[in-house]
Amino acid sequence: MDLYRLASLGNANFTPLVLPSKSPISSFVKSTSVPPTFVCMATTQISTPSNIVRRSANYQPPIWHYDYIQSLTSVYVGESFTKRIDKLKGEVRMMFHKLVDPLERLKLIDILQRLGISYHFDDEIQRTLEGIHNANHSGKMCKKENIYATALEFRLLRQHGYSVPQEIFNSFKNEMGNFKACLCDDIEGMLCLYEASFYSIEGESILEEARDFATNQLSEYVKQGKDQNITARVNHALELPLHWRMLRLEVRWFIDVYRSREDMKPILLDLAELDFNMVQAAHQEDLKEMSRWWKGTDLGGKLSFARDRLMENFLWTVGVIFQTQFGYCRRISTKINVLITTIDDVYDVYGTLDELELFTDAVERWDTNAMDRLPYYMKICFLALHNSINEMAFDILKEQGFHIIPYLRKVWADICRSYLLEAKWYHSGYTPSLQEYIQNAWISISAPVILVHAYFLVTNPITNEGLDCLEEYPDIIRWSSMILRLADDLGTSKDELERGDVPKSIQCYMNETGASEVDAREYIKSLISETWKKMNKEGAASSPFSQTFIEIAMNLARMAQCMYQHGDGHGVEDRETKDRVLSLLIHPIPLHREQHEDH
Ligand code: LA6
Ligand code: MN
Ligand code: MN
Ligand code: MN
Ligand code: MN
Repeated sequence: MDLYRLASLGNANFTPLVLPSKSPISSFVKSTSVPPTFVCMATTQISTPSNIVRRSANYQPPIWHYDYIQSLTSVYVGESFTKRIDKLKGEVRMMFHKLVDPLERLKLIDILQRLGISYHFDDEIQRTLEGIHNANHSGKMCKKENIYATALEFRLLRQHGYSVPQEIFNSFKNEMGNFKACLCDDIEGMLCLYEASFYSIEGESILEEARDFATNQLSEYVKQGKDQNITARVNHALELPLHWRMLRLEVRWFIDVYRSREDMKPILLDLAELDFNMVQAAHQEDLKEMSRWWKGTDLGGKLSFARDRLMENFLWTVGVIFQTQFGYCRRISTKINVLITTIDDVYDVYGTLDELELFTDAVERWDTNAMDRLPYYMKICFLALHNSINEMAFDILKEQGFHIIPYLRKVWADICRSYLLEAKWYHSGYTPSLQEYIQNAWISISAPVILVHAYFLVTNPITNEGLDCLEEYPDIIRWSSMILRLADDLGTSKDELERGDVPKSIQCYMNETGASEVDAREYIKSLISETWKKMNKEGAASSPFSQTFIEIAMNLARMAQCMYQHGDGHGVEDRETKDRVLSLLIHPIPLHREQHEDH
């Protein structure tokens, strides 16, 4: 069965991508028989001749040192702040209840979300949206006058899982079927329409037209150079829509925008700033703990060819799930990310093909007996992996009674096999077709590993239904992986090819179609956009997965677009990523105004 298909997006020469037939995960996980184990009688560690020429990625040493990370402290901990937060939350709740006009309530929800504090008001938000949905969308479709209000309502309802037909935008079209030109006078409305259009699913042509129309109007507005504040917001939106943005960085950005707005409400700003700083304090504790773990493994020292990127790997986890109560998930996910990053470099940079075969075999067998034949650097890497994953499985077995090692070793075996295939392609100088590349590369980018582990880290109780679905790599995982892979290729393939690596999606497409690099990049970006539509559909469909897990999968895609927005933000630390780390994880927001006890 075809797992997924991407539209060819109008390129006549290119056949639609047909993505992998179900990978052998089921047979592995379901099988009760254990794969044969070969007992190694003697240590036949392959000798590593001294004349092996190994590649180097020339990765720079980490800029975030252990001592620096351990020295991080925040004043934003303790009871006085919790009390203050609770008081502010109460005031915002009152504010909510005083608002009767549905549009005013929608505006408040939008602001709360952008300020990063909506998670404190889930009940109020859910009740409001349900009320609005029942009133407006139960059968009769009411005609709307205001594009801003319509688009805001549409976006918030879809974001929260309500079905709203795209046809509600028809009332803004003229007799010719085009969006009315006069709409462009309403720049807030255009911004709102633009953001709403990213909640589309495949085939929704009205929303596609809306996106094109709004994008054009916004681009025109920027050229006119009128209001500076609005222009900055428009540029920000055109760069990446809200729906694709990494939540916490967007929050950090918006708090500054909101501070200077005329309609700024001090209570909301106070709560947002304080909450941001308190959440940051919790993240710092997770980070410090993981930095101690990482130092303890000494993988950074022993495998000095590999990226030593604890901070960036932690940043991914904050992008994926930020709420303080998910610290366990963030910490274990950090370990997973660090291990992925290290093992990826083993396959892409340092290992010989013979060594990589042995390492893959060891992971497939999930057996320490397989370590005998590995060179030392692989022994220590394998045992770190084995120990970390088994420890996590132990926690789950203890807490929930589920034995999950079969699921975990399966995803690690899958990724190692996909790494090995890429290594073989590289060593034989083979350039696959884009489709053949993607069939393997959506696994080798590691999102399936990250998300399968994340499922176990945030799901309680784990259900058999969820497990059945998980072992087939459900579409939500596939789409998230696809975006991660394509975004990574856009950001990293230039350096990868220079150092010697398998051709990535851009080069496969160029090779196949004769397209220029510029056109190939545009094509890959359009694939990302199409994949988001599939993810939107999957996110709204019923599934055995919690909303938390669905959000994690979407956030991983968002994080990828963030990390690779300006190149290789994961491997190269001292450019954009450094500032992002500083503003998100290191520097609290300076509280300019006194946070008064009484407002
Ligand atoms: C990206 O490196 C990398 F290491 C990842 C595994 C990206 C996902 C991120 C994590 C671990 P590279 P490749 C949170 O661009 O070799 O080398 O698949 O990945 O292109
Ligand atoms: Mn190192
Ligand atoms: Mn790599
Ligand atoms: Mn790789
Ligand atoms: Mn890459």
